[in-house]
Amino acid sequence: MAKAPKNKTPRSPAENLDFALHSLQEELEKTKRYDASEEQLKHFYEQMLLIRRFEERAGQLYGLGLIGGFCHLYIGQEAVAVGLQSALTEKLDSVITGYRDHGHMLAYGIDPKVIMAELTGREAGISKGKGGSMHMFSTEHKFYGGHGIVGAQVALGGGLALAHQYNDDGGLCLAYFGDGAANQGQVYETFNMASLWKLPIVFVVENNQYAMGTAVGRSSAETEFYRRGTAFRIPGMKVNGMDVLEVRQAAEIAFKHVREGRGPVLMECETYRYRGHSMSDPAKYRTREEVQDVKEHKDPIEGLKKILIEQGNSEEDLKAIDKDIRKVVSEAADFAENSPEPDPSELYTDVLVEEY
Ligand SMILES: Cc1ncc(C[n+]2csc(CCOP(=O)(O)OP(=O)(O)O)c2C)c(N)n1
Ligand SMILES: [Mg+2]
Repeated sequence: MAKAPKNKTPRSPAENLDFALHSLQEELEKTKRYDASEEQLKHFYEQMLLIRRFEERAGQLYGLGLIGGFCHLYIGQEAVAVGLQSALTEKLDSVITGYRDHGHMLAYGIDPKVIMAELTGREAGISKGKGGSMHMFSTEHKFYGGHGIVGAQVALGGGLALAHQYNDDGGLCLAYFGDGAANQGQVYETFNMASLWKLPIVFVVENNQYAMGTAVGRSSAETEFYRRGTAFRIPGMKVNGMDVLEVRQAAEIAFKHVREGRGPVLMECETYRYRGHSMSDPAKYRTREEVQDVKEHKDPIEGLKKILIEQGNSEEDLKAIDKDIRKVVSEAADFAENSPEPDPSELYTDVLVEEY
């Protein structure tokens, strides 16, 4: 792997490209995993468990007909959003993602009640019940959606990063997209401009191994997604997205690079989606054994549980956390079920900007 040159000899174009590709990856490999305090470890555990239990409940509510339309669950991918978003500066940095967005909102500390109310199409929902699963939004938290058009959030994220740079507010944009979305043309148009203008943006590919039903190897000529920024001189990082501490460590390195004004970073988080693409997908394109193997050997929550136990926490302590979280999720579901639906007049609000 290429090293940054020690002397001042100018790099050849090939060395330049190699350097652009590998400098941050090397740093990730050289430094230790993120050294979290016990309190932080527990917080990561709670957040990941909250996402898991919330999503399980959302799946049940969908089955009962209480959630309509599309619904994409984040089960299996929890460590990505929790690790990355824990390193953001709250209310300064912005986040944008695709339709698999509930977990990102929860990782951002947004109230589970308003997320569940949105899923069930209620007035109290974060988008007043009009957005549903795919279109959640909170300008207060600088969370810019929730987008159903695959890859569109990447270009919008470029715009958010440009706003950070233009306003000189010191913030950065975290733009998530999937391995399938990584083949969209607008992603590369955004890479070009983001690199040219040194925009403060971290592009994160959540490589969960499948798009709507197609395995990455069947749809992508280059499956090492972290290399896809090379042509634009964007350094890439390949991260174990099932390990919240490695994700957090990678976030520290990437965010520092971006905040220093050195332009974008492309981070690939290798992860896995336990459920089908959406609720209507029985996921027949993969074997049960494959899913079981990931659950048994790579699960992000079980992995962190092991660390917490090694540090002296008992099974009972961790069960108590789970119990509290189940209660939070039940309260969110009750709140959602008992909230009124929006008034039909809501159909005409937030459609046009009427006043600037
Ligand atoms: C522009 C566009 N093309 C196609 C679709 C249909 N579609 C929805 S999700 C999806 C697959 C995306 O897969 P990936 O980016 O890997 O994300 P994941 O669902 O795995 O999180 C497709 C093709 C769409 N919503 N928008
Ligand atoms: Mg995918």
